[in-house]
Amino acid sequence: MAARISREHCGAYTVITEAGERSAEVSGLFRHTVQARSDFPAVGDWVVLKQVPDARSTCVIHAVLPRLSTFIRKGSGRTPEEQVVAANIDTAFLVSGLDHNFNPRRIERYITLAYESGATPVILLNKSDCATDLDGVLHETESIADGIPVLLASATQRSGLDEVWGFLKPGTTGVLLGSSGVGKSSLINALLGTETLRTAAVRESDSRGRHTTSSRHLIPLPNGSVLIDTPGMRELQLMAGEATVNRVFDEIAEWAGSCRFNDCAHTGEPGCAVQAALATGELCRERYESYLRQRKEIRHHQIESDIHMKIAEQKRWKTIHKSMRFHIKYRKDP
Ligand SMILES: Nc1nc2c(ncn2[C@@H]2O[C@H](COP(=O)(O)OP(=O)(O)OP(=O)(O)O)[C@@H](O)[C@H]2O)c(=O)[nH]1
Ligand SMILES: [Mg+2]
Ligand SMILES: [Zn+2]
Repeated sequence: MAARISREHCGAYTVITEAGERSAEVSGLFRHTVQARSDFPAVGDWVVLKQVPDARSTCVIHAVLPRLSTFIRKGSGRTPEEQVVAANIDTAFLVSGLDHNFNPRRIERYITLAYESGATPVILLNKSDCATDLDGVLHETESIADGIPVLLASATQRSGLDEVWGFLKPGTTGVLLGSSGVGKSSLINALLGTETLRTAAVRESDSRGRHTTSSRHLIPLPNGSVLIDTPGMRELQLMAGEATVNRVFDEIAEWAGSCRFNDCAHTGEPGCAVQAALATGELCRERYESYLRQRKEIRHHQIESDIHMKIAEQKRWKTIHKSMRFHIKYRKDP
């Protein structure tokens, strides 16, 4: 039967089936045939599993259906292995809090991730009750939003929720992304009208959250849509292509098209149109630096993953050669 992954914890899954929630794990064959960590089921995935006689036993997952969109980030630790944050997402709500959390540069990073995923981004500014200059932040956000809708809400005051519902049509899937403490779980509680999810107060001094939500969780909403709550990401490393970064900073990419040199790095070359825009004030320095940083970062990851691929390839050949030598030896000398 078909089911959807609602939770994942160290290889143990909770799935939603037509008959209700079940626990599940992947089959032995599945475990041995998948290539990468990102091939394993992730929250939001549709899977095929074998029905079990009673609700208490664990179902076995045999296949993951092709993903329509994938939210990927670089795994934590040293290996650049991809981690699937959520799959089959229609709308990605990029949540910021309008307390001390607001940071346009971070929003730009989330936009890059969202564009890369294939989901439609919506910027959601929560804690509107805390903002001192609402028009100012709205204006600043819209200036970097590239036409992405910007919503204002307050989970605690339950305001702005109708606009959020507008992006949660029945049958669609949304995900809430943003740093810890911005109010992701509070927003879901507000939409549900219950205190289902645990929330916790942020640190007074800098509005940092306490990483209250510890795992991703898919929650069915009463109107027939589903929303995925995620833990606040500690580090947001970009896994994206250059084309995506150029899309996020499209006005810069356009200027770059008229630089004198094709391979202009926009850091002081003669005839650089990006530097010219910086000089006239058409391009603000923070955004320019954010652009350079993102480009540098994705290039770094590309090089890193190329190296890892090379090492994996070398290892593979080493094993092949070893087994060939073994084979030859025993054929000659049975
Ligand atoms: N003033 C105000 N506080 C809010 C609002 N929304 C959430 N909060 C508070 O912000 C704190 C953090 O909220 P959470 O919902 O736990 O934040 P989160 O994004 O889920 O955080 P993690 O689970 O750690 O990633 C809680 O104390 C909430 O009550 C809001 O609209 N206005
Ligand atoms: Mg939370
Ligand atoms: Zn240039």
